[in-house]
Amino acid sequence: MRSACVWTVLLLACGGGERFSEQTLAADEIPDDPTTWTVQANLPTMLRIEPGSFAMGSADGVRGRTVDEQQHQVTLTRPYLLSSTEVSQGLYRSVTGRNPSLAVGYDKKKMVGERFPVQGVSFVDAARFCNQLSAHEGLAPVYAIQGGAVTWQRDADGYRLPTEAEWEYAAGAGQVQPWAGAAEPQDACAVANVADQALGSAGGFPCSDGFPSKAPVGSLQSNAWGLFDMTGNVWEWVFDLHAPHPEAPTTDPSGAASGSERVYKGGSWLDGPDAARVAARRHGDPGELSIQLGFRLARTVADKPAPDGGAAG
Ligand SMILES: [Ca+2]
Repeated sequence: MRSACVWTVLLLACGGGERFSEQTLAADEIPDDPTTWTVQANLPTMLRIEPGSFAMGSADGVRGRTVDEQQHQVTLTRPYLLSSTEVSQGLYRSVTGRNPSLAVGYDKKKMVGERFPVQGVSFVDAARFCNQLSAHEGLAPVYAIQGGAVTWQRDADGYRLPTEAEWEYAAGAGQVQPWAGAAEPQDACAVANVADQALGSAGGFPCSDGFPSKAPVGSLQSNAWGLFDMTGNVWEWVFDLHAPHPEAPTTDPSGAASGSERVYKGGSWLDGPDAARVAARRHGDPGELSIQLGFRLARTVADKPAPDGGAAG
């Protein structure tokens, strides 16, 4: 499995436009593919998020704002579950038998490990994984998948991707601030693995989170609702087909009725302040693979909202 070759990849940050230096790693430094990672050891905590309303998108004049971020009022009427962390390589491999992070990466020694977020998964891979995990846990699979077409079967109780609104509402955690758990750029490194002084990134965050590349999931502080890495570490696929946000208030949105590209959120360890904003949006083909792109899990909750509503539990 090992050879004397050297991996060399030139990286371009996604969305932020920053250009990063060439990295090299001898192949014999790549860690062995483990065989002992288990579902049980890697299942994340599923946090219950109560319904509520929030201003989705960003206002005119916000630095880094893109034209599809029109701010508008969104109401979520139903509680849902959201995983406290991104899906780890340990969980992905224990369910599917493979770790795609081994195939996509510029510095495998720093990016491969049981607790690191999985990367190199397409939107379709993520949907298929949700169904496989549902089957493993005795839950009804949520997605009907035919080629690149993924349909949400809404009465199913299994694992799924969050909608963009569910993701953004939970990332904000009831606070109006640019990043998940941080209002100022110098404070972001406590809660987010982003492009920063640890990476040596000019134009990144003016602080150090201690991680020049990916971090094991949940390494930093959570946001106010107990969610880790909503900003930074890896971008996260959500369910929505991409279209510009509407201006009018919406209820329980789940993306455009038609289109071809799916949204991803949150920024990665290669993204500076603009791209890592909670309201920032990126989108790509459902087959897109990236060293910066993973996902987290959601589930639909069948019961009614808690009496006091509006907070996570
Ligand atoms: Ca970092």
